[in-house]
Amino acid sequence: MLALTREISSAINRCELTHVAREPVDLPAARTQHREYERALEALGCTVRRLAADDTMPDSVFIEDTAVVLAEVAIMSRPGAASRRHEVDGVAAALGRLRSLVRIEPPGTLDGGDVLVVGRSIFVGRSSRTNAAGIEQFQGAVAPLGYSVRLLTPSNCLHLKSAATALDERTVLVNPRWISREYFNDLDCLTIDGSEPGAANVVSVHGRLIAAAAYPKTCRRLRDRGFDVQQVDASELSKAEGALTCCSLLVP
Ligand code: CIR
Repeated sequence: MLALTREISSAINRCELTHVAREPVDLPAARTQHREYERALEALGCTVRRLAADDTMPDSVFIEDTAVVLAEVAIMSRPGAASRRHEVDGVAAALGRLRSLVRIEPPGTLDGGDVLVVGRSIFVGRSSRTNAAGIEQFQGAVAPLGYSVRLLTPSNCLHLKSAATALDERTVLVNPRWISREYFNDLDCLTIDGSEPGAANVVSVHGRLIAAAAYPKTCRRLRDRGFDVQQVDASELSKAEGALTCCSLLVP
């Protein structure tokens, strides 16, 4: 599995924020944590390729938002935050060698963080970043490939994947306060510990997980259910409203 990551911009302190108050990000500490995250991906068998960034793209590290990579195609997003739109070209250049590309065009907007792929089902969150036109274009690209697309509306969080992520091809981890678990009735559904609202965002590489160290109770639940979980400290990037899946694009 290839994992594309992207350098943390030296302008990270000008990042977009939606639901959290601005607090300074310690750039050297954030870069150290980011390298640990990359090492955790390597420990799960990923080959990590880190793309460069510059100070015109404060949110570059959150590479997940720029694309949705499927086995057949990569859909290049059009991020809902205008400041993030030019992040897409560098990622398209890297993915264009690996997949055919489809682009979300204006007036559509779509952030990769709003797209949750679970096997052949794709859940798309309508959020402040992802609009109806973006969702329609996305559906038009993937439905002919045999994916079923379901529309969801998360609340109180930035992206759908702040509220729910996939643990494997039939199991999701959900914060039921931010997204109704009813949407996932066809799947196995685990819930986070209620005292850890950000804990639903975990990275899964073939069912082996990377979770944030800030959420020990949810990690215990996952281990009790038999999942192998590595914990990483993601506290600096959480000040930029980023979680774990946002920091990589997995390319099977
Ligand atoms: C933003 O607001 O766009 C960034 N500061 C955080 C993006 C996090 N991405 C994600 O959850 N997929």
